Amino acid sequence: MTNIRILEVRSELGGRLRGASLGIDAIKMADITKDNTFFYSEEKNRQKQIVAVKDFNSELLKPSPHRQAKYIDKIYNQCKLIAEATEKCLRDKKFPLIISGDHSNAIGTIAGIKNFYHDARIGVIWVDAHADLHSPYSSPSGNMHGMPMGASLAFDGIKEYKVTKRETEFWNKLKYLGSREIEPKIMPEDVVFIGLRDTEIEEDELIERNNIKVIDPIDFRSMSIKEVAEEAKKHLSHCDYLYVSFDIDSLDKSLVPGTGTPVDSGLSELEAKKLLQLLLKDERLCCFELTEVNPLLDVENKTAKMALEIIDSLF
Ligand SMILES: [Mn+2]
Repeated sequence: MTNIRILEVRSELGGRLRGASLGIDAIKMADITKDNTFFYSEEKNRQKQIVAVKDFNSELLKPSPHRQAKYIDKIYNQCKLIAEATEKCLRDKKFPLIISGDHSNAIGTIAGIKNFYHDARIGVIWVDAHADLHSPYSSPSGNMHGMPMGASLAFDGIKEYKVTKRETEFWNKLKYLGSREIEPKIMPEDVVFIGLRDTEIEEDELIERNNIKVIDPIDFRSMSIKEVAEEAKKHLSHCDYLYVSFDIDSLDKSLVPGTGTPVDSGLSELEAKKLLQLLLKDERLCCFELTEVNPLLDVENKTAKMALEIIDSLF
C-alpha cells in the first residue's frame, strides 16, 4: 500500500497519564535511528504525505472542570478536527494511516469515515486489551480514552455516576458527531473486539446484552491467526467498509512498557503483524489507526520501535 497519508494526531487529552502525545515523535525517532525509510522514504514519496492535525494539549495545563469526562469540551473540538482530516483524506483518495496519542481520538476518526461514507455500514475491528465502552455515566475515572467505543455506539451504559449538564451536552455531541441524525455511528453487530482481556463489569454487561463479537486471548490461542482474521471478517461480512483501530496495549505487557495501561497475556509481535496483515488485505479496509504509544513510560523507546516494526510490516 503506497497511496497513504499519515495523519499525526497528538492529542492526549483522554489519557490518564501524560506523554502519549509524544508517541508519534518517538516512532519517528525510532525510524531515524533505524534506517529512516518509513516516514521519509523518497521512493514511497511519503514526505509530502504527512499531515499534522492541530491539537489542544496545552489545555492540560489547567485542570478540567468535567469530573466524569475530563476535557470533554476540548476532546469534542479535537474530534471534529480529526473527523475533517480523515474525511478529507478519503475524499482525496488517500488511505488514512492515523498515528494518534490516546484512543479517545478514534471518536473523530470514526466520525470522519461516517461523514464520508454516510450511507454505508462501517465495520470496526478494535484490537485492544480494553473495550473502551465506558461513558461519563459509568466511568470510575472520567478519562475519555476509555470511552471511544461507547461514544461511537452511542451507549450511555449503566448510570452509576452523576453527570453535569455540560458533560451530558458534550457527550451527546460526541455520540452523534459524524451522524446525520440522532443515530449511532456504528451498530453493535458491526464491531469485533480482538485481544480483549481487561474489561470492567459494566462493559461486560454491554457486550453481552448487545451480543458484541469478542475474540479474546483464550480464543486466540485455540485458533490460528488466519482463523481469527477470517472470523472477524466473516462477522463483518455485511459491512461495506472496515476500520481497524490498533491499540498498542493489545500486545503483551512485556513487549510494550510504554503505554498507559499495559496488560499481560497479550499478542506477540508476530501474532500482531500476521493478524493485521490479514485484516489489511481486505479490500473494504478504509482506515487504520495506531494509538497509545507513550514514550514517557517506555524503556529505551522499546514500544515506539515495536510500533514502527508493525506499521513498517503493513505499509
Ligand atoms: Mn484503547
